[in-house]
Amino acid sequence: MKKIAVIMGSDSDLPVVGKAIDTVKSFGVECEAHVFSAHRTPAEAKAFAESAEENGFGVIIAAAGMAAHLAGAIAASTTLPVIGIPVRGGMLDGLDALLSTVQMPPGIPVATVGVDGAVNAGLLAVEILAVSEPELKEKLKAKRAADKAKVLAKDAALEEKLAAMRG
Ligand code: RP5
Repeated sequence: MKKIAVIMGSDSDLPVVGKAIDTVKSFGVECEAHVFSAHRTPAEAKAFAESAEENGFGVIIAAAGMAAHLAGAIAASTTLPVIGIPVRGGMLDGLDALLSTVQMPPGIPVATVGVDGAVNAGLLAVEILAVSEPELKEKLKAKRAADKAKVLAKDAALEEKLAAMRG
């Protein structure tokens, strides 16, 4: 099975990005994480992206804050799908990262999740691999069924609580 790469612009992004890594690993998918910056280590970021496909990766997740050009820069050097995570922080509290990541000009797409949306980035990466991995597809369906059961249980508990309040 192909691997998923998780690239972050700084180790200060790890508290957010760790949730993407955990999500990917919870599906039994191999995940490799690196710190590469589009402006501090542009050559390393480019080299990773250029060799990612031949190194066995199927999707790249790229997370950065502030003027976040990492996901776009990675996407420019590969045709693998790239998922961007805008990371909260700085004076604009993530709005700058959101716009920098999501507003890619036509030609180089970045599938952008919400600010700090690391869990969804992990899930989307697994969903992309699951297109050609039936076993992963089943795991995704099982997770959704478990999530649904949790919400229904909460609904039933709320109903009981309200009934008790009504006496
Ligand atoms: C971005 O600048 C990083 O992705 C991080 O979110 C932000 C701050 O980086 P540090 O100053 O904490 O290294 O490049």
